[in-house]
Amino acid sequence: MVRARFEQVSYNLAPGETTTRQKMTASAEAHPNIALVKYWGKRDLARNLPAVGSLSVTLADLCTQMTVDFDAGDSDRLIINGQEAPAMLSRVTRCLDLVAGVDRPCATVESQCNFPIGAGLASSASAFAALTVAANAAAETGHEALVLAKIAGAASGSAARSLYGGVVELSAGDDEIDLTQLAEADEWPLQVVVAITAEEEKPLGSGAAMIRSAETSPFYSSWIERQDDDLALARDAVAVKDFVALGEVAEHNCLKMHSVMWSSRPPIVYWNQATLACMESVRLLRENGHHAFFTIDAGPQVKVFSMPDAVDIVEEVLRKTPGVLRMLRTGVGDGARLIPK
Ligand code: 2P0
Repeated sequence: MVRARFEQVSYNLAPGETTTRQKMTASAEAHPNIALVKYWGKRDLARNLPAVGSLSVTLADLCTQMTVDFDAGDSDRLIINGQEAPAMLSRVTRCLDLVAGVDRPCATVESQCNFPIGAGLASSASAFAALTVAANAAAETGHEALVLAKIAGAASGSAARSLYGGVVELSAGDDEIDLTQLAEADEWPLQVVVAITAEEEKPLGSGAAMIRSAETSPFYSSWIERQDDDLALARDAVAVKDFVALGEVAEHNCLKMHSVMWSSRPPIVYWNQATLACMESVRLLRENGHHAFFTIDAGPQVKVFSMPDAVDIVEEVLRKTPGVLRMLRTGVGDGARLIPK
C-alpha cells in the first residue's frame, strides 16, 4: 500500500511572517467500467441517486490517473491531460468537499487519461473514482471504499462502480446506493474489444439525456419496472459464468435503454452507421459459432465482449467493419487504488 506523502512547506502569511503547514498530496488510478445492465435515470437529482440498479465490468487497460494536491492555493484548479479544465471544476470541487469537508484547503487536481474523454467510454467513472481515492489519502480522511463509492456516485453515477474491480453490482435503494463485487477481476477472463467509431465528444451529456428520457419517453416507466428482472438474470449468469446467458440479457438491456433514448423528445441518438455495422458484425460472429455480445453506452462506440478463444476473430472482424476508426482491447481490471506519485 502506498501512503500519501506529507511534505513540510512554508507559506508566507504576511511580509516577514511565515508558518509551516502540511502539504498533503496523493495519487490514485481507476479504470472505467462498462455496464451490462445499464444505469439510465435518476431517482433524486440533487443527490444524483440512480433510479435503477446496474451491473458492470471494470476494465483493465483503460485508465485515469489523478493527483490531488491540497496546496492551499486561492482556489481549486483542475488540469486534464495538461490543460486547465474549468468546465468540470465545480463537480470536482463538490466531490473534494464530500471527501475532505468544506473546510479543506484548496486543491490542485491533475488528471491523465489514456482514452478519449466524453465519448461514451465512461471517462467520468474512472475520473471520479480515482479522485475520491486520491483525495481520501491526501486529506487522510480514512473513508472506506463504500463511502468513497457513494461520494464518487454523487458526482457521476457510474463512478461508484469503478471503486471495485471485476464484476460489480450497484443496488439503488430509496435513500442510498450499495455495491457488491460479484466476481473478482481474475475470476472470469472476459475480453472486451472497444470499436471506436467517432473520436469527438458527444453532443448531449448523459446526465441531461437521462432527465429528458424520464420526462418524455413513453417507455421510461417500463424500463424502470423491468430492471430488477434483468439484474437477476445477469447476476445468475455471473454466478455460474454463463457467457451466453449474460450476453443475452446484456444486449437486451442495452437495446431497451437505447429504445428509451430514441423515444425521448427530442430523440437521443448516440449511434452512427458504424455503430450499426458493428452490431451486425457481432451477429455474424455468433452465426459462425463464435461467442460474442455487444453493448453500447451514451456514445457511438461498440464494446464487444468475448472469451479469450474468440477475441482475435472479434478484433479481426471489427477491424474490417466499415467506419471503425480503431480499437482498444482489454481484459477485466481491478478497482481504484493508490499509486506512487
Ligand atoms: C451506465 N451510463 O450504466 C450508463 C449507460 C451511460 C449509459 O452511467 O449523470 O456519467 O454523471 O450520474 O455516470 C453514464 O452516466 O451519469 C452512465 P451521471 P454518468 O454506465
